[in-house]
Order: sequence, then C-alpha cells, then structure tokens
Amino acid sequence: MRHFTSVYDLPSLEVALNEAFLVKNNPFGFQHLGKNKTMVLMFFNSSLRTRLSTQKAAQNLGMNAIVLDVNQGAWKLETERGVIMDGDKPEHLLEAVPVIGSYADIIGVRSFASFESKEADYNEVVLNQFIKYAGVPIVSMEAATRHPLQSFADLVTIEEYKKVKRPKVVLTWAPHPRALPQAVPNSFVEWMRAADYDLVVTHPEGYELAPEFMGDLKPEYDQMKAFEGADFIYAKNWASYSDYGKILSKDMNWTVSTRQMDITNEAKFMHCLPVRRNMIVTDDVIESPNSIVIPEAANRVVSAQAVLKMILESL
Ligand code: AN0
Ligand code: CP
Repeated sequence: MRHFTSVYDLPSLEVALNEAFLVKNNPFGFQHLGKNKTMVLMFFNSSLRTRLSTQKAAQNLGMNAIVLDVNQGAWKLETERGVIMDGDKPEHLLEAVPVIGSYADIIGVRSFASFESKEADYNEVVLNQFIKYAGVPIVSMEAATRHPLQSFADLVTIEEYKKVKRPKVVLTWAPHPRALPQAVPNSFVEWMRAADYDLVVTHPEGYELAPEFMGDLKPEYDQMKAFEGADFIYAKNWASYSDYGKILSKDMNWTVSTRQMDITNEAKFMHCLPVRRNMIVTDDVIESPNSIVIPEAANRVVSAQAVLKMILESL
C-alpha cells in the first residue's frame, strides 16, 4: 500500500483487520520497520485524537514524528493554482509540499472541507496536491470527503463488540450548532458497506449523502424505525450535501436519548468524538455501560499503526 485515503487503498478489508489485531496484540513488535524514518503530520484543522494517536502509532513503529500546525506558526498556504498571491497567504502548496516531502518518509494530512466550493471539496483538491507533489506516501488524517483512519478504527471496534456475524449498524444524523463536513459519515458508510454489515442510514430530509457513497442504499427518514433492533448506533452531525454546507435542521428530537436507545437490541453507542453532549447525545446515553466511545477512540492508535505498518512494508 502506498497512499491511504479511502477503504479502496487497502489490499483487502480482511488483510487490514488482521494487521490491526496483530499490532493491537503486539504494539512494539515492528519497531525495525520505522527505524530512521520520519513522519510529518500536517494539520490545517484542529485535532485531539488524530494528533495524539497517529504520533503514538508512528512512535510504536520506531518512527520519528514531527507535527506541523499550518495555521499556528507556519506560513499560511495558498491551495489554488493560478491565483495572484497578493492576499494573506505568503506560500503556495506547490512549493511547501515537495519541501515537506524532502524531510519526510510519510506525510499525514488533515484538511477539512472548506464549504466554499462543493466541487473543490469533492475533488479533494488539497489532498490530491499532496499526493501529486510530495513524492512520498500520503495518509489522510481526515480530508474534505473522507476520514478513513476513523472508519477503520470504527470497524475494528465493531468487530470487537459484535455478538452476531452481520450486526445491524445504524448511522444517525443528530443536531449540532455549526456546519460540519460529511467526511465522517461518508467514510463510515463506505467502510460499513465494504464490511457488508446490515447498514441503515437515518437523517432528516435534505441531509442525503453523496450518491457516490450511498450507492443503492436508501435513507430511512424515520429515526425510530431505523433504531428498531439495532446492534450499534453511530451518531454524527453533518451539514447538507445537496444544499451544500447549509444547516437545514436543529431538531432536538434527533438527539440520541434513552427514548431511541430503548427500542434497540441493547445497542452499543458510538461517536468519533469530539461530541457535544445534549446536542448529539444525552449525558445518560454517553455515560451508559453500552457507550463504547472511549475504546473506539483508543482504537485510533490501532488503525493508524496498521496503516503505517502496511505503508512502511512497501517502501
Ligand atoms: C470534525 C468533523 O465533523 O468532521 C472532526 C471529527 C473527527 N468535527 C468537528 O469539527 C467538531
Ligand atoms: N475523531 C477524531 O478524528 O478526533 P480529532 O478531531 O480530535 O482528531
């Protein structure tokens, strides 16, 4: 594997899961792979989990990890080619990317959807410039349309907690005060479909995800109906795709509470975090024994380490 930007970069889901459980059981067993190798982690946006877990994963594999917060201390970067750079951005990605590539053996990039242009976001303009000009493998640490390290950790977590071979997994939209990208839900749908779980996606009308992710899967607009008999509830807010970047609803009836959880099959509650309590999910649900948000976040080290191991092995 060279780059990691989606589920399609994996050799197979089965191989990836085997690698994940291998590094989970033996985190320090592969340090020879990363000796004298450097990973640069570039953040255009904030992060707690991705920043810590990816550094830890790199260090577990014997790599050096360098973190760069682009908007705090580095030059602000222009991403669009052809613009006259007379604004607030003194450097272009076209120089910055190969420079970073000359210092790094692997680069991790976090760059959210800007919501300025649906076309630029869905063409992954920033991530693709890294792939094109860095000369080294690129790992998405959440790009405009996908968050594959998160979805991989979610998959590992579901495999650990599931009681039946093909669990019912429900992705539910929930309200949030600010417009959030579709990267997490897009990616979650992509990975859950690849795993062939019984996936149900529920959200208010107007929040349909892009057809390239949903395929032939149709949303269930009745949240209570979606929750019936579910084994896993995965909550997430996202802004509209069709009315791009807009908030169409803040309906608190969609907040995950015991009212909905009580009709599930004692479902486990999941969220990628950070989560706004009593907007996305009530205190009692996220604090209940069925909430697995902390082991889910802990598996971010596992997914990152499995990905970095596969990339290091093919350098
Ligand atoms: C981001 C998002 O929704 O994509 C990151 C989630 C991992 N969340 C926020 O910005 C709150
Ligand atoms: N889940 C996740 O990616 O969290 P951070 O934004 O804190 O990295």
